[in-house]
Amino acid sequence: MSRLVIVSNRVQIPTEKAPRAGGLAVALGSGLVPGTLWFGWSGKRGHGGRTPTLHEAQGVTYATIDVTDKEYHDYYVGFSNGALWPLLHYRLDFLDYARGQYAGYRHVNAYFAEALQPLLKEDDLVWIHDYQLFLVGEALRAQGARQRLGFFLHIPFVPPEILDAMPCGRDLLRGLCAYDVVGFHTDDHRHAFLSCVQTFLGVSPAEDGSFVYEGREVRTISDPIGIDAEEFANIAARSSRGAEVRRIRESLFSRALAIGADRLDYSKGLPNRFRAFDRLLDRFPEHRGQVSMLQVAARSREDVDRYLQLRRSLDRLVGDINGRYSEFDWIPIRYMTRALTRKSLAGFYRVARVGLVTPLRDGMNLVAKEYIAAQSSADPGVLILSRFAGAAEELKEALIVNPFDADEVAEAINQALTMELGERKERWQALRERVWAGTPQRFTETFMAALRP
Ligand code: GDG
Repeated sequence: MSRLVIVSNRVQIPTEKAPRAGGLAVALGSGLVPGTLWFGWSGKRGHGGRTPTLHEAQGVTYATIDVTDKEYHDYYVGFSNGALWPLLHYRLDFLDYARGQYAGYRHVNAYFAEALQPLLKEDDLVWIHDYQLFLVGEALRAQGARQRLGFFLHIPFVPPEILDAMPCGRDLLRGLCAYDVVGFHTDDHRHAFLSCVQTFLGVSPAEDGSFVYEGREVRTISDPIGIDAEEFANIAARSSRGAEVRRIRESLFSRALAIGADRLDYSKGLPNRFRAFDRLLDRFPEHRGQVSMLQVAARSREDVDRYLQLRRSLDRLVGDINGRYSEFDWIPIRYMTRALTRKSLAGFYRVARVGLVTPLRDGMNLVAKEYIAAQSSADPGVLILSRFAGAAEELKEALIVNPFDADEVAEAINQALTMELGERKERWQALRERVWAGTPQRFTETFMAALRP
């Protein structure tokens, strides 16, 4: 059987002290079979490590390389997170493109390919992940690689009118055509990509989403990522008997809790969410003093200016709302910019009557699935989900909202807070089935089935 080779920007080697954390690592990690090679950046910056350092853990080989400070600033901070991330989340107003940084991105993608090439065997299946590495496939082909190469995008893809704003948009599209299979979370993202190759590269995709570009066949698939729901449900159930959940319950004095957990990122729609909560308290005063919102917003990418600016404006916004509504024994928004442990987070989801997942755009959004997995069957909470999260394509029984409409989100929170147990159970049962079906193993197996010759 062919060996699977995973390539991702960051590689986290699992140790007992530091178990895997983060969407991609958790999802891919639980689908790993012994014999797999996982290649990528060590997370270290320096001049060493130009040839891969190898580690073995649980039968999986991890190969990591370092990047220099300049490379990090050009390809990661600059082009990936300052230009590609806003572009692919429809934020042209935040698009910060610099030719030099794009050159750095091309250079690091080629460096990944050069360092990986000597480790490859002839019949490997190579699976490259996410927007930091669009061009690794093209660079491998340029070095003569003949293996099957697949690519999966964890964030949205955009229609031609948006991609057109990116000066190197056509270049990136041509790069993606070096893969045999290109995968997306949803049909929406896949269709946007097909529409771009049609508009900018003049190809005509077949009914099944495959097309031929410069003599090579490219297949496209939708393959929604999932979570290990059973494991997460167990963590939540255990956590709900622990000290931290007891503390949060005591602090609520039987009031309802609404929860949000996101990286502190402008794509997650946090200002809109806070304004919607403000609107709830304004339009439905019966909830004042009766519900608190807990927003966990783990700080992220702080070497990109936009993220610092967002943090400052959220500090002000939360202060403003809390200042207006707080009583001496109740505050509307509990806001923390530190990460919780996975165990506490799972337990808090279970306590929360409402899960607020309202990104302005999101590839999938695993928090939506985790919130459903964490609920108790006897008294499940209600998920409020943005129609612009990839997860909305599957989780149709959530209260689906447009996050740009504060009134609509406020009405959904009111609906969730007043929903009868019968309806809550019905919605949750339907969502539970969908979340339990989408395991990480299914995600990996679906992609591999498409990639195998
Ligand atoms: C990208 C795409 C796509 C959050 N706060 C804490 C914490 N988290 C965990 C959540 C969840 C993960 O981080 C976030 O995953 P998401 O999917 O919501 O979002 P991104 O990080 O933007 O991931 C996204 C994903 O890739 C996978 O393809 O779904 O659309 O943007 O697991 O639980 N974990 C802990 N403490 C926190 O405070 N421990």
